[in-house]
Amino acid sequence: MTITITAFERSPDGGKGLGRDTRVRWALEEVGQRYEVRLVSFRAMKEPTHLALHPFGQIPTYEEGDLALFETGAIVFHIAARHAGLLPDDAIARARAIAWMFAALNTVEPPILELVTARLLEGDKSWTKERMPLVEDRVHNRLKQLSTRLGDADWLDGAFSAGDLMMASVLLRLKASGMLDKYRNLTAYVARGEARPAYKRAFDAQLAVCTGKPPTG
Ligand code: GTB
Repeated sequence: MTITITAFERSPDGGKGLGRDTRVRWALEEVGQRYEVRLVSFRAMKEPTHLALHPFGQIPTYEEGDLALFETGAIVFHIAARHAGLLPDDAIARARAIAWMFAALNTVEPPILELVTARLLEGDKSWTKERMPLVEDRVHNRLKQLSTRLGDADWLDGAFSAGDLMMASVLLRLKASGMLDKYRNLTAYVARGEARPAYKRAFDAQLAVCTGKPPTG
């Protein structure tokens, strides 16, 4: 059955792979599933056809036969549950890998999003200078905790899983800020994620949307 996802027609990041469609592309590449992409403009995202797929008028969405999904976490979980390669077979190890997916989205990403909002949307407010150290501290607090847990391991809990895919994707949002540099094991962790052939294919595919040139790999 054909899988179709949606992505930005014109990504505001200019192809840095920060749009959440990259997470879905990465998951599909890890499990070896082909997919098609429907590009949507900001205007089309808020129109009834797209709102029927995504109640909040965002990307990514996922369509496969009768199934239409929104929310990156739900989409990646669906892919991981349906195909081998992203979740362990053992039920207990599987539950732990799923916990890392939730931790990435519910515990680590929120302070990072707060930082992105504070920098991009609130940078001109009179209170920003005073607030920023608090926002940055919250991010560092989570990074410190995550760094301690990861230690010298390659991945968060045994073999690479959907939990790592989601955590590395979340951390990638911090790459340009330099905030990860303090945590050598997290920097190496993200680099290991980026070095995976499946990530590279996903990254190249989203970049090709911006450059108009087909991926080379
Ligand atoms: N909780 C949802 C999910 O995980 O799927 C959040 C989806 C979401 O935030 N989608 C964004 C969107 O559609 C794109 S990915 N935004 C348009 C809108 O809300 O109208 C988030 C994103 C956007 C831009 C950058 N960037 O430019 O760097 C990075 C990430």
